[in-house]
Amino acid sequence: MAFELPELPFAKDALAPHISSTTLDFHHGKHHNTYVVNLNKLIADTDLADKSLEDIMKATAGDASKAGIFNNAAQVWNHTFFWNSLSPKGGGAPTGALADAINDAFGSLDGFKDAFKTAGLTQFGSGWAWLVSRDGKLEIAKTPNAECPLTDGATPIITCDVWEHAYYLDFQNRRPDFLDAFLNELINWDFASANFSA
Ligand code: MN3
Repeated sequence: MAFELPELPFAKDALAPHISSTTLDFHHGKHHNTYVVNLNKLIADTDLADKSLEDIMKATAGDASKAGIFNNAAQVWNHTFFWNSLSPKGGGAPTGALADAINDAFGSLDGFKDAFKTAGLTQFGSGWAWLVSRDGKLEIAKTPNAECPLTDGATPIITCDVWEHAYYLDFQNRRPDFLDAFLNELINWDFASANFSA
């Protein structure tokens, strides 16, 4: 059973002008799809072929001889999680238990935004900024390349892709402006709340 590229959870032009349909043509249609195609080739006829994406990631994380499989599997997972972290009706403020936990961990919503933005800006080169839950407490994380907090025992709550391919067509080199658009206009707090309660 091969993995398939998931549909975007919004219309391709729904995030403009922050993320254009041209960016999504490449980022979803080319980059994400390539990870799916490569993963299927790499696991075909192996004992990983019938495993879930999460199990493949956990089985290959940290194993240099399986880096190709891990990188493609994690990038499939990370991108699907990223699309769900975005919403045309995003931005605003979290509510309920997640809002309380953010205030506890970061002092305020602005405190969270500052910490998340710093993580995204200080991830040198390609990678990801995350809000995660570990032992019931919220933390900010950043990971290089394909790495995912899931294989480090944390529960991902929300993520932003800070690879240049995520923003270069819309923001050129202005990663800070892309992170501001993510945090203020696109972040899907309903998805974050669902992950936090799960
Ligand atoms: Mn990407």
